[in-house]
Amino acid sequence: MKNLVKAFLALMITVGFLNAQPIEQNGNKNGYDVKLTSEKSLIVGNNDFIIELSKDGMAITDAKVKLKVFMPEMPGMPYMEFTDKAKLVDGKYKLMINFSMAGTWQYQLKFKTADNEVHTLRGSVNL
Ligand SMILES: [Cu+2]
Repeated sequence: MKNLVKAFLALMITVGFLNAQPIEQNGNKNGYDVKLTSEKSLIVGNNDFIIELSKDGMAITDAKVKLKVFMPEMPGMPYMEFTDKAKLVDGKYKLMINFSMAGTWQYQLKFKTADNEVHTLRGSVNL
């Protein structure tokens, strides 16, 4: 029985490893193209994200970008959220998100452009 449990755990770890890929999501809001990628596969804990903004093929590097992730309240589990503001590094926006548990997380990606307009893109990720 113990061996069976060990074999099952090994299988689960292998499947998890094979599924482990960085995420990439593309969206468009008000004419802005938004690309959200993770540096690695998503994990419970800290995750580095890269956000690229462009309009008509031109990179937008003067926006203020932030990402909020949240999970609704569920039985036995409170509402959870985490927000970070991006820093511009080599023309791309970088930020770190801490996921406190596995599951589906909704996100709101907000970016304020030079014209003071705030744009919000919504989506979700799984881990
Ligand atoms: Cu949860």
